[in-house]
Amino acid sequence: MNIVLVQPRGFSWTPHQSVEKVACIMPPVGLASIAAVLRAAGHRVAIIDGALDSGLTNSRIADRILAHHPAMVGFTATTSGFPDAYDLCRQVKERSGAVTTVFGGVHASWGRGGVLGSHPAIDVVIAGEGETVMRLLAEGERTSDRCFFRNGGAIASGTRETPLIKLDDLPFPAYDLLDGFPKRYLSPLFSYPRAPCASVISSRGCVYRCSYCDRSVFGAGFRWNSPEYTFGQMERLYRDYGVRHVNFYDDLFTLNRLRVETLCRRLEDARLPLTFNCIVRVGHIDRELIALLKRGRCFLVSVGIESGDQSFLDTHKAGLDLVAIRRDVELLHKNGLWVKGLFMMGFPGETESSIIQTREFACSLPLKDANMTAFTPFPGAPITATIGEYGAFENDWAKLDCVNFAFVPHGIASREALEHHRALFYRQFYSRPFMRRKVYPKILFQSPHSVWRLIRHAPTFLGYRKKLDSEAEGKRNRSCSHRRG
Ligand code: B12
Repeated sequence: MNIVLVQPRGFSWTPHQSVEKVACIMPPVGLASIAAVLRAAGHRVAIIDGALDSGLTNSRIADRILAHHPAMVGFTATTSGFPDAYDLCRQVKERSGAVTTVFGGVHASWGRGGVLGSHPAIDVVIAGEGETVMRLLAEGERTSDRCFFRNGGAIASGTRETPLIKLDDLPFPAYDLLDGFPKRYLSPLFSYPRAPCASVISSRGCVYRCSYCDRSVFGAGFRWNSPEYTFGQMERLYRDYGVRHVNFYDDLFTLNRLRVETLCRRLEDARLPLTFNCIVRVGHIDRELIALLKRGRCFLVSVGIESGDQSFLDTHKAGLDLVAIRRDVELLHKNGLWVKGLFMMGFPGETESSIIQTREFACSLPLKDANMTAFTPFPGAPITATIGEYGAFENDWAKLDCVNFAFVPHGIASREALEHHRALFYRQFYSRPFMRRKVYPKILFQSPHSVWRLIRHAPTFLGYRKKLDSEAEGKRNRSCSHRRG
């Protein structure tokens, strides 16, 4: 059977769109994994990644999809990408009614059969991990209890529980089906020493329960690839594609310590000219493990810090405390790893003073980089059911992209106030003495490819900088005019 798997353009209504497209485009590893399984079962599979061609209209992308004469088209989508993915699906279905349209990914995993009721152009929804159920569907089987479809006027699902996959049984993701991989994909600036880069997911699931996290796909269990499997995948990425840097996007990369130790030893012994980044959780790191990560050529670790206000951590990310965060970040830094802090703004209960506390906390840590995202109540996140009690929530799926402040807590005057504070956060973070002394002088030598990208896309980055500056100034101007008034 001819099957096309599609990632939508990632269309975002925010004005940050242009910078996103030169700052970060990552391969859709989930689709590549499903493609590898379908191909191994004898199907002809193509992947169309709209994120690479976000300037195209959906009509043109539909042309591309239909040029493969598919019998089945599978769409992946996050919540913010869902409306655009559905628009594309509708166009495909209108032009070729015989195509079976299937939705999977995080938003469909949350909505399950309910998605079909309000979206007539979708024929099938597959919830959770997609490899086995999609293969069964391509073989004409709809027996899985994670497969939802229409039956006459009703919405039905299979009844058989589909066992979760042993991750080492999966073939390596079909990176070769991604157009222009790896060169057309772009890791975040200054987060890698050498290009090209690739993403690898070496575990699934998360044992923690943060209020804002959408775990609709893999749930609370934790499964992982063996170090041998992961090493094999990295070696293949280097030998077959010339990849020089790997981003591990596992939620809890270091949860299984033995696995990470073995992988790092293997990488050290093999001496591949390959570096990697990973995400670590505070409390799952120590001096010995850091030494191993370094020997395995780890370049940068990201740490979920979220807030500088302990009460928000207690409520939204239980088990994390500010003292432990400082201890782990300093330990990582002292032992020679770049550390990136991941923060969030706009928590229920947030006030200007808690925002300032977070900014000051971030600026006091030896972080090389930071990401400040908008607190976003996704449909599949625990906090969403009661979010209305804490502030104003604009529940428009397209806007739930962690850039837009869809939720404005009671203690904050407006969305613009949050934008202003985000811009101030970035301005102060990147102009602190630590950056000038320890980071900027090294960047040219440590990330030459990023410097080249920065120069090449200078007008776009400068435009974005200007936007942030005007947001940072915005509030000051407004308060001046109040004073004048
Ligand atoms: C890596 C990553 C990214 C990368 C790459 C994304 C990409 N192109 O795949 C980057 C940094 C670009 C990114 C961007 C964003 N991300 Co992101 N990202 C992730 C992360 C950490 C891993 C994704 C992954 O590869 N997982 C591993 C693969 C194997 O799993 P998978 O993709 O879910 O696919 C499996 C199933 O979902 C299913 N499936 C998926 N698609 C399909 C399609 C069909 C037809 C079928 C049958 C099955 C199926 O089968 C797959 C294999 O089992 C997840 C968190 C997580 N742990 O999953 C967040 C996550 C997906 N991201 C999230 C968000 C919010 C975003 C952004 C909006 C944030 C932002 N402003 O940057 C954007 C939106 C991008 C977009 N295209 O819409 C949220 C989504 C929540 C939601 N409800 O929308 C998540 C869940 C994080 C979280 N817990 O909150 N992201």
